Amino acid sequence: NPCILLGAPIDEGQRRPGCLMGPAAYRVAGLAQTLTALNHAVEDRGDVAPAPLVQATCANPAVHHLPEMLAWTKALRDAVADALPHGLPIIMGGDHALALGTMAGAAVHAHRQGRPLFILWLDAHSDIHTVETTTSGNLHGTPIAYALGLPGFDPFPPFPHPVPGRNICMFGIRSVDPAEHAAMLDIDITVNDMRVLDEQGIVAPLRAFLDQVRAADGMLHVSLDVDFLDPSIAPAVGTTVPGGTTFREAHLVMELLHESGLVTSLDLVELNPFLDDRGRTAKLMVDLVGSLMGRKVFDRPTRSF
Ligand code: DIR
Ligand code: MN
Ligand code: MN
Ligand code: MN
Repeated sequence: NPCILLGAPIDEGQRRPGCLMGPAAYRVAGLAQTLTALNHAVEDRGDVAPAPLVQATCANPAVHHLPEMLAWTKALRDAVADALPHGLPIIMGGDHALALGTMAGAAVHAHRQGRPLFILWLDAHSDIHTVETTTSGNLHGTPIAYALGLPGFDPFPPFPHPVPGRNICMFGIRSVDPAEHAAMLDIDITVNDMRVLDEQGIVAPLRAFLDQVRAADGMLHVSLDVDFLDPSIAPAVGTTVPGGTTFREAHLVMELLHESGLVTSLDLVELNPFLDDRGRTAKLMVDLVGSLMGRKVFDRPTRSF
């Protein structure tokens, strides 16, 4: 099953320019070579082009770049739905607004397969605002609410085959806005915030979720935001939040995901190479993909589930 690289040079989902250089940074940091060295076939389909812009407005005056986001959402939905029958799409962002489109594409494909879609959200932020509730107006804070099919997404097309809250699991959360907090109390969604990880570690909560995906024969979309990681090891992101996951915690997540064999698509988001320190964040993200795709310290037999 080849890895299909898709560049999504999008930075209109927030206000700090630079994420559009993300796909180039992943290529320079050797993402394709890392995958090839792990014996994966790699197909780099280049950067996705946004659909033509159409005028669009919404009731919330804070929201910016709405036509651009609609154009990206459409193009990425189609690019991911088209790639999934051929391999494992790895979307090189670009800010997290790209997940509006990539999750829609994954949902289209899962529905065609007659399988449920599950989402693992690795992020400091819960990104569960709607177009109506966002106060920053930054649409990178909205993809989870879109995937849930929540109201308040005018003028976006309805999310194809919404994902139920019980199929969504968040890890690393430590920044939640009031409207997001209220929304999550109403929804059956698993929020493994940093407090949960402090108490229980990575393994138990992640295995519980992966067992659920396996039992349902689900497809699993993983969305990895750079700010999931602690800013001390991953400075190249516009929205750093202290108290993030360590180097080993993040690699352990990826190693468990590899062992599960369940991941069907992957977003790499929010890398802002302009803020990086000699490429160290880009390299760390590439190494995390390496762990997800099978690199290990010692090749012991995998756990039988
Ligand atoms: C914040 C930031 N909750 C917002 N979201 C970020 O603007 O709605 N997500 N940075 O990764
Ligand atoms: Mn095709
Ligand atoms: Mn995010
Ligand atoms: Mn974030």
